[in-house]
Amino acid sequence: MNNNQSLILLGVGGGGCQYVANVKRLYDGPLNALGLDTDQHAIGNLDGLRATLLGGPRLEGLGSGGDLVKGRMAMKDTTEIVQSELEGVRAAVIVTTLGGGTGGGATPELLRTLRKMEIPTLCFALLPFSFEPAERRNLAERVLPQLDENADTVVVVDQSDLWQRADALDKPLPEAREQASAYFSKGLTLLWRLLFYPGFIRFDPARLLALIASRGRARLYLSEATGPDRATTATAQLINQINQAAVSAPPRAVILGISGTEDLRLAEIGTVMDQLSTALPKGCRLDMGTVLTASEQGSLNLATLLFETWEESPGNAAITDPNATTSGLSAPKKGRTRNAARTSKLGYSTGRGRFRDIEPTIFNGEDLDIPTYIRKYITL
Ligand SMILES: Nc1nc2c(ncn2[C@@H]2O[C@H](COP(=O)(O)OP(=O)(O)OP(=O)(O)O)[C@@H](O)[C@H]2O)c(=O)[nH]1
Ligand SMILES: [Mg+2]
Repeated sequence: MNNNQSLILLGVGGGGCQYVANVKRLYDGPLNALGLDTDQHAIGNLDGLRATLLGGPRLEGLGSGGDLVKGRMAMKDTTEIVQSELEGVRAAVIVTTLGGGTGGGATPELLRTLRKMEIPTLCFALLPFSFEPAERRNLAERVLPQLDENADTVVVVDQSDLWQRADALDKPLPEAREQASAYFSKGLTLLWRLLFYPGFIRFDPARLLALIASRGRARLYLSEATGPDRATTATAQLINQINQAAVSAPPRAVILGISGTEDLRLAEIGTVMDQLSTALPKGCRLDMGTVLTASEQGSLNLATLLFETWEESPGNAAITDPNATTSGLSAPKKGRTRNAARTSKLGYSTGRGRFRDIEPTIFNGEDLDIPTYIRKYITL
C-alpha cells in the first residue's frame, strides 16, 4: 500500500464532486480521491476524478432530485462497492455540498459506514450560497446535526464566505469558480502536503489522526502574502479572520501549515509562530509543519485548522500509535480494531518524531541545532 493512498479525499453530490475534482487537478502530486454521486451525467463531467455512481438501479443515474431519503437509500444500496474502495484507508477527508439530496442524504450514511470501518473522518460541509433559495439552506441546516453525530470532525464552510475570501464574488463565473476552488484546494491539500511532502519541519501524522478523532467542530482559515514582510502580513490576515469569525467555542488546538518556496526563511517561520501563538487563547495547543513547493514563487501561504473540542490528556501525550510508521498513515495492522486505537492509542508521538526529517544545521562542522524560538513550540 502506497502511503499516499492511506488518506482518501471523498467528494459527495454534484458540488462536492466538483470541488474534489478541482482539488485533484490543482494538486501537484498523487492524491487518492473518489467522487460519489447519484447523477451519471454530472459524473461524466468530472475532469480527471474517479467516481462511483450511487443507487444505480434505484435512481437510474438521474440524481435524487433534492430528496434526502433517496440520497441516503442510494448510499445504502452502494455501501459494499464504496467499502471495497476504502480497503486499507487510514483516514478520510470528505467534501460535501449541502442543499441537495445526494450531498445531504448520502453523506451521513457514508460517515456511518466509515465509522463502522473505524476510519477517522474529517468532513468539510459546504453550505449553499446566500442567494440560493431558502429551502436549500434549510435543508442544509437540517443535515448538519447528522454530520456532527456521525463524523469525527466537521468543518462547516459557508460558500458565500469562501468565494468572498477568495476574492471571487465579482469575477465572471468560470474564473470565479476556478479561483474559489483554488483557494479551498490550498487549505484542503495542506494535510496531504504536510504529511507527504514536508519541507524542513514535518507534521506528526499520529497527531493529525488524534486531532481528527477528537469529535467536534473545526474551522479552516487561509492567508497568503508576498514581499519582504510577507510573514507578518500573512499572519495578521490569518489572525484577523480568526478574530472576526462568529464562533461557538474558542480553539483548543490548531494545526498550522506554512508553505513557501525555496526562499522560505527560518526567521519567517519564527515570526509566524510567535505572532500566532500570542494571538491564540491561553492553553490552546499549536502544532505546525512546513511545506516547500515549486510553484508560487515569492509567496508565503498559511493554512490553519482550528479544533474546538480537543482535550489534552496525559494519555494522549504519553502514548504513541503503534500503527504509525515513519509516514504514520500506513494501513492498520490486522487483528486489532481501530476503535481501540482511537480511544486509547491515538495519541501523538512524544519522541523526536517531528525532528526526524529536519536536516541538521551544520556550521564549521558543528550542529547548531534548532533555534529555540522554533523549538519552544515543539514537544520533545
Ligand atoms: N461551487 C459549486 N457549488 C455547487 C456546484 N453544484 C452545486 N453546488 C452547491 O451544492 C449545493 C447542492 O447541490 P448539488 O451538489 O448539485 O446537489 P446534490 O448533492 O448533487 O443532490 P441532488 O442533485 O439533489 O441529488 C447547491 O445548493 C450549491 O450550493 C458547483 O458546481 N460548484
Ligand atoms: Mg446532483
